[in-house]
Amino acid sequence: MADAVHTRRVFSGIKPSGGLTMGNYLGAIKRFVEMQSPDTMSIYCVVDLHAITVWQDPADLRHATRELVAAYIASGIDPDQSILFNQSQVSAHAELGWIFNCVARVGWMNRMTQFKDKAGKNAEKVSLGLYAYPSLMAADILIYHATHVPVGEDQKQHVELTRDIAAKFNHDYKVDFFPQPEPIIDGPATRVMNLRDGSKKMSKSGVSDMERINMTDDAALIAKKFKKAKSDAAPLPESVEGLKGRPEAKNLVEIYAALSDSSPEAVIREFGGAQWGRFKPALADLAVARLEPISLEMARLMQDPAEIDLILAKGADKANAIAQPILDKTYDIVGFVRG
Ligand code: AQP
Repeated sequence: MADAVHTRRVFSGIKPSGGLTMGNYLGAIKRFVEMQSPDTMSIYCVVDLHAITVWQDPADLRHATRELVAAYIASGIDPDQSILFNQSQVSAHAELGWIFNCVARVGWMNRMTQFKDKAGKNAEKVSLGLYAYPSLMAADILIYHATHVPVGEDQKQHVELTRDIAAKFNHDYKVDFFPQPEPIIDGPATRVMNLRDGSKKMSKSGVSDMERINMTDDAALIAKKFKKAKSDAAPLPESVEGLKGRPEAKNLVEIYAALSDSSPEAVIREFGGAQWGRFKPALADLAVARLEPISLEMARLMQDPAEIDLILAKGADKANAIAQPILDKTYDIVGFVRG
C-alpha cells in the first residue's frame, strides 16, 4: 500500500478529553510537527470516540475538540500538508474497530496497564468502551496502513498491541494485509510527570490544576505552578546520573531540555550545582516563551469556530478517501457480502 510520493505514513491522535497539557504538547504535538515532511504522509486526529470512553459533557466535548485543532495548528501542524480531522467523521475507524474487537483476545486487553491505571479499583463500573479502547486505537492506526506512530511512553503498550492485532488478523485470514507499525518514542519528554508527584504522569484529567501546565495557562500561572512544583532539598546535580532516585528533579530537567530543544546533559552543564531558586524561574521563563505564542494563537483561532469546523470537514474527506478502500478490502477479506 506504499504511496508513490510518500515513503512513510504517520498516524497519531489526541483525545479531546479536557484542556491540553504541556505533557501532550511535548510528548506528542511538538513531535507531530517535527515529523511533517514532504516524504511523509502525516495524519493527525482528534480522537473524539476515545474521549467518550469517560463521560464528557457534550458542550465541553465540542469545545475541547475545536481547542485541540487550534492547538495543533498553533503549534505548527499545517492542514494543507497534514490530514487533520476528528475521528467520528470517518466511520471506518469504528467499523474496523469492531472487527478488531473480534480479533483481539480478552487476555490481551487484561494486560493493558493504562486500563488498570484508569479504572483503578472501579473496574466494574467503568465503560466497556474504556476496556476496548486499545482495539479502536489499533483500527485508528491500521485503517491508514500507517507505518509510524509518534506517541508518549504511556501509549507504547497500545502500539505493541496494534502490532499483535495486525499479525493475528493477517494470520487468521492468511493475508499480508495490515503492516506492523513502529511506535516512535523519542526526545527528552516522552513521559512528562505531574508537578506535585514525580511518580505520576501529567494528565489532562489529573485532580489538581496545580499538578499540570495547561496550554491555555497565562504567564503568571505558569510561573506560580513551577515555583510551587515539588522538588527536593538538594541543588541540581553535577551530572545526569545524579538525577537517579530524584524523580521530581529529573522531570523538571527533562521539561527544560524538551522546551529548549536540547538534552538533559546540556541542561545539567548549564545548571549543575544551581539551587531551585535559580532554576525554577529560568524554567518558568522558558516555558512562557515557548507556550505563550501558541496559546495566543489558539485563542485567535478559537474566535472562528466555523473555520475550524471547515478544516475538520476537509480533513475528514481526505481521511475517508484513504480509509474507505482499506475498509472495503478488509470486508472482502473477512467475507462480508455487499451489494
Ligand atoms: N505526561 C505526558 N508526557 C508525554 N506524553 C504524554 N501524552 C499524554 N500525556 C503525556 C501523549 O499525548 C498523546 C495524546 O494522549 P491522549 O490525550 O490521547 O491520552 P492520554 O495519554 O490518556 O493523555 P492524558 O493527558 O493523560 O488524558 P486523560 O487525562 O484524559 O486520560 C499520546 O501520544 C500520549 O502518549
